[in-house]
Amino acid sequence: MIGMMQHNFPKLKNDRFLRAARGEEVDKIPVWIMRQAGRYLPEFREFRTKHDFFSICQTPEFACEVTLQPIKRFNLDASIIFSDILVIPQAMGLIVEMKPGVGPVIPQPIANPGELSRLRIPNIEKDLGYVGHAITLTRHRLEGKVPLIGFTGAPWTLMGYMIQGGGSSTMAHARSWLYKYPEDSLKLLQLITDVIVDYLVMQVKAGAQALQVFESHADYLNDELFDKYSLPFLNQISKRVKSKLNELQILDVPMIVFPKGATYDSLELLAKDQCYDVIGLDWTVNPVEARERFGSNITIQGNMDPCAMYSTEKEVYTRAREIANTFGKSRYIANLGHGILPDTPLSSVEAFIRGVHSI
Ligand code: 1CP
Repeated sequence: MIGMMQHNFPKLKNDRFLRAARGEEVDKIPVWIMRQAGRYLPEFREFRTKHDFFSICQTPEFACEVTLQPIKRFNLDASIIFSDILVIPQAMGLIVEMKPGVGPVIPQPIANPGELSRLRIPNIEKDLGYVGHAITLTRHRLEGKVPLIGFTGAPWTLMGYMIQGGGSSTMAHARSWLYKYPEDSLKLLQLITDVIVDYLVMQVKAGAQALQVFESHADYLNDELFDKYSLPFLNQISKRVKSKLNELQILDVPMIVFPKGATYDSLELLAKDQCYDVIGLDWTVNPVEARERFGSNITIQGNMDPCAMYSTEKEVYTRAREIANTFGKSRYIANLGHGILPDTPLSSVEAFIRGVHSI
């Protein structure tokens, strides 16, 4: 098998996360936190005063340093490369700005189907190669401490930003495209999917040991829209990435899907299709029902409410234990139900991890 060997990466010492993702036995429940490299960390805030958001993403030394920050501080079982889902729209030719306190903004979004011609198909190595370089560097600097996760935004979530121009409480503009321009919507989703497939393969070649697909905007879709505009593309991504890696004779890696806010029926369909090794759940999903409905052939990841991190340290510890206990030690990866919030106390992070590991 090529790929991993070529880089001569340090030997992995803690494989709990990868074992749980593949459904193998673990000594302790693995835990990591979405957005674990971020503004709740004083060292990240300090770094951000010196560097612009996208310069950090585009400079492998910087992205690597920030990725390692939470690993140095906490007893986490996985790392995730520092980047953003919006690097794809950027590589496709759109301007993306990171507005402090607001988030990403696309000042000139795609206004109508006629403007789809503004998008270009990126050259992955040339336009997004910096993410690969950051991954390779980080794999070396991690010294095998924990595995490194690569990631992407899912097609519908990225389409949302590309049309809406930024975050939104309704995604009404992007969602109305699905009714007004169904064919163009499918065309755009397919275009984004093709880019994502090559982008993820590149990340694995560079050293990513697992991949997470963030469908953070699933909450805007009902079952009918999810079936047509999200599910087929999510499944296509996993199948094509795995088969391309196979063709290249590179060992495939566990694939995680995080469809935030998807309905139980949508989640069930995704779990039953078995294209993903792991399904990430947001905090509204009941652990007992999740196990019943999604079966035992998929690993579950999640799902403590990020706001529960604001209770006392003792309560965070107890709640983490309870959630971990309910999901159980088999086929489970502990995480929050969405990204950690910027002013989360560091003591809560420590208590959450300790609670999970106490099972
Ligand atoms: O530690 C890590 O998790 C790695 C870094 C990471 C990841 C995985 C960042 C850095 N962003 C992401 C993914 C991402 N980005 C998602 C999917 C996860 C999720 O649902 O939260 C989404 C939707 C984005 C888009 C985005 N980028 C938002 C949300 C805006 C909205 O309202 O829709 C925001 C606020 C950002 C900025 C951002 N990305 C990452 C960080 C640390 C930040 C904060 C900005 C800063 O430091 O100035």
